[in-house]
Amino acid sequence: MDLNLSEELVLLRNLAKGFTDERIRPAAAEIEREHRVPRALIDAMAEAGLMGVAVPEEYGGAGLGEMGLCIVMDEITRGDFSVAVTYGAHASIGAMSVLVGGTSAQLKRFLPEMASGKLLGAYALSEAGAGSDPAAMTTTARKDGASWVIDGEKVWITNGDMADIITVFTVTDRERGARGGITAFLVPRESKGVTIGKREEKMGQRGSATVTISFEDVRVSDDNRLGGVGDGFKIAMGTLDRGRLALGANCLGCAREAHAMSVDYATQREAFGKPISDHQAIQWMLADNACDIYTMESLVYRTAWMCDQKRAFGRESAMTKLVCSEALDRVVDRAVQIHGGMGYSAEYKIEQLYRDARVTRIYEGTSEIQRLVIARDVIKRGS
Ligand code: COS
Repeated sequence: MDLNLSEELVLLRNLAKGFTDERIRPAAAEIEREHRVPRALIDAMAEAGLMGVAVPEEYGGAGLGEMGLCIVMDEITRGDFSVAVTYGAHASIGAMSVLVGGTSAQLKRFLPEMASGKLLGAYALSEAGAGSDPAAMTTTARKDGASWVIDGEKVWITNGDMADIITVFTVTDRERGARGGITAFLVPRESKGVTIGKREEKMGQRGSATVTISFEDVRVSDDNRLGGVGDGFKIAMGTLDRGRLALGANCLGCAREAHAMSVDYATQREAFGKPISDHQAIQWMLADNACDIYTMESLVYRTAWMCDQKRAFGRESAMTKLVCSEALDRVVDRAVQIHGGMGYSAEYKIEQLYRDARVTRIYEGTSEIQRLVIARDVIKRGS
């Protein structure tokens, strides 16, 4: 593995960092206050050329793979987690579901518009009774002539009320379940019969839109069926392998931000006649944060490299998501501790980072599901 970033990836990191400093940071307080990421900010990311980072060049993207996507996620999460999650629902699991499962006609039809940001994507797998066990979903699709008719309800859909095109997973053969019974469709949000519910009020990442979507007799053409009939579960899981990795990069960016704020605070705040960074109790927390961040960084970029090398990376992606989300929780917890009373005040951003971090151990597969994925692979393929 070559640890040097290519010239293109260095330029990409600078671009994402510049965008974060100039556009995301100044907007972050309002995003948190209003519980809304403005579409104009997403459009600005598109103008900056960030929406199709991992889309291959032949389909209009930058062709910088998961390494590129993780670099962008790492940088923009430092500015605001909600913006990064909004971006990720499109650039990671939305567009990547098309890349993972699309036919060659679909890659040509959808990816260029997704890479340019003209079509904003979203990914609809979870249901009220099917979170950790998506094969238990009840949303159905039935063939009717040359089209399909979708009925059911999806929950916790990031970008659900902003997206132009939503990857929806449905049951087409109840008996076969996860093995050939689930089929994915690319459903335009404006389709007749699609109803968007209200936004969830959440503990953290409050700016990102999380909604319920109902489908009532929603008719989509067979051309919008993603991949083959019955391929849906594998497409869902293959996409989540990438999503979990990118989420590790989100955790890394958030941890870096919390750590940088902690170092600044600890070197300025004085107690017992000297900066608190001169006290060993604080030094140990800073050291532990630095170790956690180094671990996260190593896992994220090694796993991204494996994905881009087209090696199997499902176990490694689950390990990255598990370790990074749990490490982030430790980092933000220490960051609050270092900030003392100020860390508990809503006037300091550290309080928001503490809340933003918590869901990373839950969404895109809980820590318990990641352990299950890792253990099954260890048993099947060896340690
Ligand atoms: N890539 C491609 N195919 C995969 C896969 C992957 N990462 N993981 C599983 N599959 C395939 C299996 O190979 C199997 O097919 P074959 O029998 O033909 O080999 C099929 O899918 C069923 O796999 P499995 O038996 O492992 O399915 P389970 O129902 O036991 O589910 C877990 C496995 C629990 C890992 C899965 O349901 C999961 O990830 N749950 C969490 C979902 C989640 O993250 N939700 C969050 C919301 S999405 S934002």
